[in-house]
Amino acid sequence: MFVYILGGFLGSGKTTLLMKLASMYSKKGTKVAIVVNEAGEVGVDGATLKAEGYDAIELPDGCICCTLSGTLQHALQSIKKDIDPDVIIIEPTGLALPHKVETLVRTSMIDPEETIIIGVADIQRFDDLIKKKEEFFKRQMFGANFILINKADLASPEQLASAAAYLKREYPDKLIISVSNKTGQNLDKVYELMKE
Ligand SMILES: Nc1nc2c(ncn2[C@@H]2O[C@H](COP(=O)(O)OP(=O)(O)OP(=O)(O)O)[C@@H](O)[C@H]2O)c(=O)[nH]1
Ligand SMILES: [Mg+2]
Repeated sequence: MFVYILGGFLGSGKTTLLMKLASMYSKKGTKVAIVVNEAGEVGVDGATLKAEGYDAIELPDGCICCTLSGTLQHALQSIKKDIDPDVIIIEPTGLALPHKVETLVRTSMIDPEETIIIGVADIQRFDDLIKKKEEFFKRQMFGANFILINKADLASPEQLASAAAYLKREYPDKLIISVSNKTGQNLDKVYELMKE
C-alpha cells in the first residue's frame, strides 16, 4: 500500500489535485481511499467524495498533524482493516506540516510500502506567500518528494520560471513541475510518477 500526502498552503489546489488523482486511479482499477481534513471552510467534503463513489473519510475540524494525530492514526487503521486499499491519499489542512503527517502515517502500524509527499505551491500567491510566510512555506515543502507549481494557467512563463528558479535553489534535489489542475497541463507527468 502506498500513502500519498498532499502538502500545500490554503487554497493551493490540494483537493482539486486529489480528485484528479483519485479519478486516475479509479479508471485503472486501483483501489483508493481518501482522507480529508478540511479546515472548516468551503471545500469538497467527505460526503461529496463518497457521492463520487470514493471511499472517503473526513476528519473533524482541527489539524491532523497536531491535535488530531490520534484520530488520523485510528482512521488509517480502520481504512486498512475495512477497505484495504492499494493507495491512500491524505489531504491535511493547508496549515499542516506534511512531514509531521508522514511521521504519523509511518508510526500508525498500517505498514505502508512507501509514503510520498506531494508539495503543492500556488503560483498565483507564490510571491506573496514567500514575502509573508517564507519560513512556513519552506517547512511545508521541505519534506516533499516532488513539488508542483499549480495554477500554471494563471501565470506568465516568466512568473513560472522565477518560482521554479526559487524552488530549484532551495531544493536542488527535488523534481519541480508546473501544472494546471484546471487545464490538465502536465498532469500526465504527475500521473507517471504515481505508484500503484
Ligand atoms: N485557475 C486555476 N484554479 C485552480 C487550479 N487548481 C485549483 N484551482 C482553484 O483554486 C481554488 C482552491 O482549490 P482547492 O483544490 O480547493 O485548494 P485546497 O488546497 O484544497 O484548499 P484548502 O483545502 O481550502 O486549503 C478552487 O477555486 C479551485 O477551483 C488550477 O490549476 N488553475
Ligand atoms: Mg482542500
